[in-house]
Amino acid sequence: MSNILRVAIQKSGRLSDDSLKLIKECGIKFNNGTGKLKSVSTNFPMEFLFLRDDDIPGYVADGVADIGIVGENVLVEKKQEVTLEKKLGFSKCRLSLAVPKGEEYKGVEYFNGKKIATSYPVILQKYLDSKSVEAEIHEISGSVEIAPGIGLADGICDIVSSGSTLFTNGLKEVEVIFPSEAVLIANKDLSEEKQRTLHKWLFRIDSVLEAANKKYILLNAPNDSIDKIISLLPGMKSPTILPLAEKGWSSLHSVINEDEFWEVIEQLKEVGAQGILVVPIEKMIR
Ligand code: PRT
Ligand code: ZN
Repeated sequence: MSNILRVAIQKSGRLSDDSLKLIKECGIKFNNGTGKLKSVSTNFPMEFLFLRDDDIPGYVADGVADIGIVGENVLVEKKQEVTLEKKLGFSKCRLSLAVPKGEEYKGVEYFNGKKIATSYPVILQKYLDSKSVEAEIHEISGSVEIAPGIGLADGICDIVSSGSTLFTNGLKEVEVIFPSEAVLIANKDLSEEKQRTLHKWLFRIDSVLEAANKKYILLNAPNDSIDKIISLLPGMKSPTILPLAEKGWSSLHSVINEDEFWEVIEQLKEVGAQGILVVPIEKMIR
């Protein structure tokens, strides 16, 4: 048996670009010729299979691939026995119920006795059961959003991202039933050798994901406001402080959360920080 870890990724679609980007950011090189079905890494014991996303959970469960990247919505819908190793933070979306705009909607009981079109019958049925709602599920494989308009169903259950598809089809989102993002899944019986390779990759993924949400910040400040600034910028351990040529001033280096950035900047200016530089971090190892 080969010790090369086989990774299933989507051939072309909403997961492909970000899956390839993550692999690249982890320093794993391979030749991604268009139209290829398979590719071997030149610097990591890994090879890639390019597949339709719907087939990925099954192939990983059967051991055709060792691991794979797929939307959590597809993973749960396919009911395959695999391990969810990591949520990857991209291709975020939600599976939602929607009804025609003009309908009066007061709660999920609305769907009692109604017909719902969806490509996700498993997740939808589980949700309806949990709410004790009895509805008829009409499974269709695509263009779910047109079903109410052509009289095929009363409502739909479909993936929503910006909401513009619902809007242009005269529908409104009434319940979010399953938030989803890309996940890394693995076969349940990986050899020890393959598990070691997987863990090496997971370590790299962690440093990439950690860095994505952080920024490196550099600023100049009068020495007497340094304590205040440190309390605003706890950083990884504590900020680096270097004296400036100008007497009474220092340069501070630290790390901040992307989400807290604007709020912190305001406060830093208030306590006298100047020349604030914020730069992206490529990798971060704690
Ligand atoms: O060909 P293959 O079978 O491999 O791909 P696919 O066409 O089945 O899947 P693809 O590439 O469309 O989506 C892959 C995964 O991306 C999905 O399983 C989700 O986990 C995730 N994802 C993220 C989305 C969306 N965002 C999304 N917006 N999947 C689908 N959509 C569709 C949705 O079905 C609806 O038609 O986009 C429309 C809604 O988008 P908004 O922005 O108008 O709300
Ligand atoms: Zn698909």
